[in-house]
Amino acid sequence: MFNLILFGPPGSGKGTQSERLVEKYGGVHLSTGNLLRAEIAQKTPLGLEAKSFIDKGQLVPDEVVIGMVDSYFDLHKDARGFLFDGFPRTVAQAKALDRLLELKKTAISSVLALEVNEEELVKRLLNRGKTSGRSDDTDESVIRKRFSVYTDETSPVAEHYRKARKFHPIEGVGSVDAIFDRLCEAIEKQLKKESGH
Ligand code: B4P
Repeated sequence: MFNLILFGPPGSGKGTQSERLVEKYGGVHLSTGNLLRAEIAQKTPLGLEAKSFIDKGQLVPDEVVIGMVDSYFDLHKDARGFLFDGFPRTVAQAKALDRLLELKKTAISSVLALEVNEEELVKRLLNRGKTSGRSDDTDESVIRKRFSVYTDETSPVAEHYRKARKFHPIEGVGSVDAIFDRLCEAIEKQLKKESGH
């Protein structure tokens, strides 16, 4: 079972690249951002709670996100592997993910971290905001808030996986195709390592 995490700040291209990676390598794409937006669209109690945090550029509470991921696992019991996109975003989420995967007798193979500078990220998100209708992409102060939350709460997750020797930085600036090639190269390397070649 090959489980991959695509890591990086808001707007670094996790969603963009995840779709291509799942198309090429298979596995189940688990984007907590997409799951939360689906709950919001359906106006579920979980969605209504999540919206109040997302609109302000804050993270949705850990217990809500972890419960949602746990239910998603139950729906995909036969998955051959997962591509985690936008999850884990806190150290508590990373530890919960370790435990959930352990129950499935598996683990994270690799964490690929897209590195993009803040000015480029703001540009991309404001640009997406023009067409996406996403409340968290239209206001620059909310976008800046998301970056400060990333620095304070999400970047320590990198250390969690660095200690486990699973963390691999990837240059995230350039064309979507060029970045996809870099990610594929890192994945091929890991697959070779896991198959013992
Ligand atoms: P997410 O949905 O995960 O969104 P994201 O971080 O904004 O975007 P991503 O990195 O996927 O960027 P994308 O490919 O779309 O989270 C949204 C919110 O949900 C969070 O702020 C939080 O409140 C909540 N949430 C989600 N998960 C959570 C969790 N685990 N715990 C708590 N809260 C959680 O790319 C962005 C733009 O750049 C697109 O317009 C794209 O076209 C463009 N782009 C992509 N690659 C490019 C490239 N190479 N060059 C130029 N533009 C590019």
